Amino acid sequence: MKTTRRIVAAMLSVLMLGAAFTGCGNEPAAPTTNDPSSAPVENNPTPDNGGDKETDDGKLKVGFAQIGQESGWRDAETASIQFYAGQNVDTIDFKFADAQAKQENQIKAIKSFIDMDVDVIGLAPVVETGWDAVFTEAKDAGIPIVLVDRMADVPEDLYATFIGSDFIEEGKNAADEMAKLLGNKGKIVQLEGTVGASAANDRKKGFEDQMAAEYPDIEIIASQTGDFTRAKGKEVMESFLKTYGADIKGVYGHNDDMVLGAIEAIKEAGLKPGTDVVTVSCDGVKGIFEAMVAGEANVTVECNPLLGPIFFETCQKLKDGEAVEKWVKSEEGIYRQDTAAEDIKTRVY
Ligand code: GZL
Repeated sequence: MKTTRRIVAAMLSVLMLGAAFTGCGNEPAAPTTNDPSSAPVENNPTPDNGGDKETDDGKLKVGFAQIGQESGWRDAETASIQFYAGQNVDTIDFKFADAQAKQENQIKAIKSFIDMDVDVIGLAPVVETGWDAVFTEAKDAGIPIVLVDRMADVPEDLYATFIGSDFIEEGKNAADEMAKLLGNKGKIVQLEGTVGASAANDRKKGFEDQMAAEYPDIEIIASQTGDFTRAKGKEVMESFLKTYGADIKGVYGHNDDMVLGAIEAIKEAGLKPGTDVVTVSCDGVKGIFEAMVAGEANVTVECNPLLGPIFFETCQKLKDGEAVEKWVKSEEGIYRQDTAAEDIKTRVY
């Protein structure tokens, strides 16, 4: 009875879910591009067995609620996760939901994964708040939650671990790099990430705290969200340039994609990106390396999106009842224009 009820509930919730559900099954195409379509997915909107774990085939059952496709970084992360699942279809039963950047879709997906009785739920929380209720449902169902690449503002007992970067450290490093480029003085603008996202909140905090503490002659004259997208980053930079023009000596973007948009705006305003207006951003995607090679960008603070292997290894540990660290921290570097022509040869996202 319980199994049937769960299958029906899972089917209903999947039908209601606005997000796209996919499962892995095809032979994997190696993720050589940021395009998630290169990843091995097939449309498999219903669970192949929504039954209890006791009746399942012993596979690791994982549901992942992804944010969407707002940036090249996000696409690289999706490709890494889907590629790993596609390489391990014999041992992993994987359900993927693309929430189209809406928290309510992520919440619906989590509820569906609970109804499917998965072993572990993975989530990249689009924003930090609003998760307590659905995380409590997962906890009550005995299903651990793994936070990937963004934090959620919940009590520690509501998630198993966070796999991701130290965004405050990234912001601090970005401030030090900006100061080096400016000779410790000048007016700059800031392109912020998605409002409420932990990556945006902490990259802002790390950057601004370091600026206030160490670089009093650098002034942030404007700061606005570009929602982590290239298009919005360009639009916001256009408005900054209309207001402040050549007074702007530097732009700090919470991700590379927004700065790539800003570079277009800087050129259209008749200024030289990388010299008239220096750039510092986070992620380390291929496009920013190309811009640095072209002399149009200056620094990127790497943020590793290739989290597929560590994500599934962590899920397996949780299924096997093994202890996991509360924060599985990504190791990452800082890349500058002067070595970009060499560095780009070994970049994989
Ligand atoms: C960082 C991640 C951020 C990236 C952006 O872990 O959450 O979201 O920096 C992406 O490119 O949109």
